[in-house]
Amino acid sequence: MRIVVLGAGSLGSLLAGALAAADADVTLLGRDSEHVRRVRDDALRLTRPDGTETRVPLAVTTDAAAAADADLLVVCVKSYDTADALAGVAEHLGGADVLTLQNGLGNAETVADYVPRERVLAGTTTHGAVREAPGHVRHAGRGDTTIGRYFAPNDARVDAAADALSAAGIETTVTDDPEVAVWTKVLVNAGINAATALARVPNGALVESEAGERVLRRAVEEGVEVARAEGVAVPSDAVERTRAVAERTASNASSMRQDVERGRRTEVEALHGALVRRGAANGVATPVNETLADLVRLAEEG
Ligand code: NAD
Ligand code: KPL
Repeated sequence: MRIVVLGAGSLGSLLAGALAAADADVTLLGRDSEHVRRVRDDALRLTRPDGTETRVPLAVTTDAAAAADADLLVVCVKSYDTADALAGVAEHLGGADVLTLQNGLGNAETVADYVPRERVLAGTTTHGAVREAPGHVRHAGRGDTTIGRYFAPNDARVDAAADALSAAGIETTVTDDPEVAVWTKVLVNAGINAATALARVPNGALVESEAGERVLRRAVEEGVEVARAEGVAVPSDAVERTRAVAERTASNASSMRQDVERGRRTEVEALHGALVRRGAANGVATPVNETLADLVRLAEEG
């Protein structure tokens, strides 16, 4: 299976590096950057969760034509770049399946604006990846990965994609309902991301104070109502699951907190913002997510 990973950031570099280290046929497709040049001219420096380091020779390119003979394109750009990234690569794709492992709502639908719906796969991963420096990515924590065809039944090609990722140490299971997986992760992000970004606290702070507990619970409960209004059967213990993630990642700075602190654009529109918009469309009030989203927007503008 020939795999092209689109987006040479933290997650894309980790996945492409893990696949290359396992001798998979993989190419990392990124924008021109010092990171891409370092990987191309030298190798990817990959720090494993146990601290060991390897240098992984990895095919990397900025030429979208590299996707022409791919069997699988894995989308690893931020949710606000999905449309641009797909627009840049779509004309080159042959019959490849396209898998989004991005956080947030709407990515699979955006991918489907550029490739036939039956070729769209979506899923989630709870692996942690951090790009430490140009040419260097750190696998910050192991996790689970779940994928499935988003608008069509699964088939042997989905199993093959999961097998390829699993063989690279990204243990992947196939689900018949990737929409539930995506929503369940969005609820976790709704409970943790904006609150930690705005209060500038690590994830664990949300389960160590009553104020944190309240914000987490209310944001997730609103999200559950929106999911149900959309007919998505998210788990009834979504709050407990989010608390468990906050405990497990207690010392982590959420991605949104990192983005706000570094003055970068956040994925708020695909997370809290999307919940608010979908809530409004379904007559579900989402005042907590609306306020969190507005505060994050203010922080971004500032
Ligand atoms: P990132 O910002 O580190 O990387 C995104 C990369 O995409 C950047 O290098 C950017 O240059 C590139 N890009 C943007 N537009 C492009 C285009 N048109 N063509 C080619 N490349 C383009 O982000 P990340 O942390 O890797 O996250 C990517 C997605 O994965 C997000 O939705 C995130 O929420 C999700 N995710 C990340 C992690 C993680 O641990 N980093 C874990 C799970 C899910
Ligand atoms: O996905 C995350 C993020 O930071 O975006 C969590 C699960 C909250 C871990 O930090």
